[in-house]
Amino acid sequence: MDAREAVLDKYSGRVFKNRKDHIVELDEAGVPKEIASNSRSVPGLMINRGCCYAGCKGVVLGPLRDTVVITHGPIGCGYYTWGTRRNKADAPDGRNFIQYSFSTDMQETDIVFGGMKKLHQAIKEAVEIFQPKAVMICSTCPIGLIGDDINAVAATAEKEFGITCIAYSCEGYKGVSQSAGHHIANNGLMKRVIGSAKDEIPKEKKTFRLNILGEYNIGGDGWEQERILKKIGYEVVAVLTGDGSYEALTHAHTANLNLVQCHRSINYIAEMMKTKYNIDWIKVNFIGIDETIRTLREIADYFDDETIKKRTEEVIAEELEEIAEEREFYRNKLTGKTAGIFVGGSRSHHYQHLLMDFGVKTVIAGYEFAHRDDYEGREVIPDIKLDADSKNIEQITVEPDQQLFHVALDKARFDELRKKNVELEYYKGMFKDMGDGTITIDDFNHYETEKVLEIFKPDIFYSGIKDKYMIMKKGVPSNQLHSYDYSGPYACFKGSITFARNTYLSISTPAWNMMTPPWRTKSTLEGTLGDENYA
Ligand code: CFM
Repeated sequence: MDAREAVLDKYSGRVFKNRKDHIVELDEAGVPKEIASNSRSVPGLMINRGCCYAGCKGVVLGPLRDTVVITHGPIGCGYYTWGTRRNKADAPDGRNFIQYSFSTDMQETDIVFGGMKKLHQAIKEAVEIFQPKAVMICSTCPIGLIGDDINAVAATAEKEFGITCIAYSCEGYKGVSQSAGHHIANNGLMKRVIGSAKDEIPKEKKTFRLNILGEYNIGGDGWEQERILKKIGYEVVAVLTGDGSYEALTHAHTANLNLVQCHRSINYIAEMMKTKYNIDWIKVNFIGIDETIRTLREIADYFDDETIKKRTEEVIAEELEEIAEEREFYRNKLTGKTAGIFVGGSRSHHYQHLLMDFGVKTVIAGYEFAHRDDYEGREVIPDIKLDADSKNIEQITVEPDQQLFHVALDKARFDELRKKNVELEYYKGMFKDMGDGTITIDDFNHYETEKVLEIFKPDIFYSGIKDKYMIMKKGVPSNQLHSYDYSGPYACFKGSITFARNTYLSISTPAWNMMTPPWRTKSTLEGTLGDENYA
């Protein structure tokens, strides 16, 4: 029985039929394989996904520091998305509201009689107390069910208070995961925020203005990227949306190039900005030493400017020099180890490179909610069949804005860069970097995690809070790649050392493996059923 068969073996016929296409063995890198993804999870399986509201409010809109994001719904949704994602933010203009949780705290009577008045009152209070740059409203499940017209409330509030107020119908039940919420948030930002300052496109030929898309500043990753880019001589116009601001987004159309870090959560905006403003986008990866070097060289190559190219090499050399000793130390300690990685929709690919920098091979990888293109590459997008859950999410079309259109990159130059494998308007996906008997599982569940731990016996398994302790109880160290276990940044050069240190500490502390849990030696639960005793 191969690994895939062993994982599927115990499933009932119905579950087997569903799960078999979500598990793929990759023997040779580059051999095309298809994987089922972005579809409904099997009810009853313990999975790690979040909901549509989590993707819209928690992931994309939440990190905007100068914006009040109001959760319209019962308090639980607001509470459980309060501060659990470590998207750090500063307060350069005195506005940083991300440590607050704003909610309309819907009660039973509001559900019966409607919550629109309460929402209006919440916006009023937020504007008066905090004077934010904008207000965003995110709907939770009950709001969609009772039919509160949040768009009408937003429109009235906008007029009354003279502030941008945008409503997002991102009820948790929409779509199959947080991925639906990313799409809804992307649409709203594109329609109402990005480019709304309408400032002219700088005419001078050589400007090096970048947006970083799909970087959420978890543990300070975005700050590390900005530090390096600014040191080289780039201007960072806007970051979407880590330590991001509404204000900066209104000027985002003035950038010359969009860098896409997390393809899954933001490729919609990258594509729409290309259509509307003719801004090229390039898939980058600031996770991993070699990947950061590749990324920096490709950006320099895109602009094709001698000063920028020279500065890029100088900065790379300086940064490498600073980490040389520790890099060597951790490489010696970690070479030959193996890892599993299971995160949301992009990190499971990015971190394989960082692990490789230290000689650690990834033998199991999976995404919670990625789409086929994140696994197989964007070339499969035309073949992806939209099911009813995806059709439920609005697809907006944008038109070219002739006034704010950027000068196109010369076609020959575009082709030349693509030939050099620069991922211009392209993402190759995770599969092409795997192979060799490794396994990929879409929408992992806890049973499958236990199975792959038994089969592959990795030295470490990176995942999140929902399964971390289940993994540790199997005796395998587990570090979180969503929140970084309160550590970070992990991006770029210095970040890679912090990551390697944490990995080394975890692998060298196999405490859970040294314990015999009480349930192995004696029964810990006792009860009666009818007249019978159970122990
Ligand atoms: Fe993109 Fe993210 Fe991720 Fe994601 Fe997320 Fe996250 Fe993630 Mo947690 S936007 S897809 S919805 S890189 S919150 S910062 S770590 S699951 S792999």
